[in-house]
Amino acid sequence: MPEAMPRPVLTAFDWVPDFARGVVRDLRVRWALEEIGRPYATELLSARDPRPESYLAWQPFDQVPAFAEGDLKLFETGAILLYLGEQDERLLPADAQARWSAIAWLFSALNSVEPFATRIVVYDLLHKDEDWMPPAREAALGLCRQKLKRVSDALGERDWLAGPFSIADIAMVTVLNTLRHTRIVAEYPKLTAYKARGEERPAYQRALAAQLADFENEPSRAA
Ligand SMILES: N[C@@H](CCC(=O)N[C@@H](CS)C(=O)NCC(=O)O)C(=O)O
Repeated sequence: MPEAMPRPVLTAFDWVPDFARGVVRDLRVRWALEEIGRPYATELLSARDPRPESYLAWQPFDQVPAFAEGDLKLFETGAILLYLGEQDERLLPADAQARWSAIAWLFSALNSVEPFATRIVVYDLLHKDEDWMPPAREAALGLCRQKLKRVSDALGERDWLAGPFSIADIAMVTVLNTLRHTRIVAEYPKLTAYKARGEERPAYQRALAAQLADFENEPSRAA
């Protein structure tokens, strides 16, 4: 990394309830930064109070994370991961096939798998007492299983989706982890092992510890 590169800043929450700890999406960006040994700063926002109106110019959906490096600002974890991948082959391989496979799998994680996992999460955590929920969840579960089976079959005996470890794995492992309150991923032994492989990486462990540490002080409650 060139000396002159500014320290990246990412937004995160200063507190979230237990069910969200370890799955807030800034974890993906922290993990990527840890993989390449890049120090960063966090700008902590309240999850419970309205974010400042001005934040929408940085993250138009009023969500975390948003990312800045010097004057460059961006949002969406997929875009942030790609941006970091462009800077370091440890995140995005140079070989054309591996590189484009990683990009394809990054999109798959966020576009073909995450929406189906998120439906289950939303039903379980936000609508668990609604009468309509059980049949809706059952239908969503079928679709989610289909997607996980496809990922498991495509992964096969490989350690990582695109060959070498990449941003695709950061996205996919963190998407799979959103289902941690269920036994759905456990139905797919290859995915279970894959997820464990990702989460055993020291960079993941450091990223997780940093996210959890940021919940301890909750400055937005201090005033
Ligand atoms: N597609 C976005 C999703 C970001 C997102 O859902 N962020 C959540 C935290 S994990 C959030 O800020 N939720 C608060 C809200 O939506 O008000 C990304 O990948 O960056």
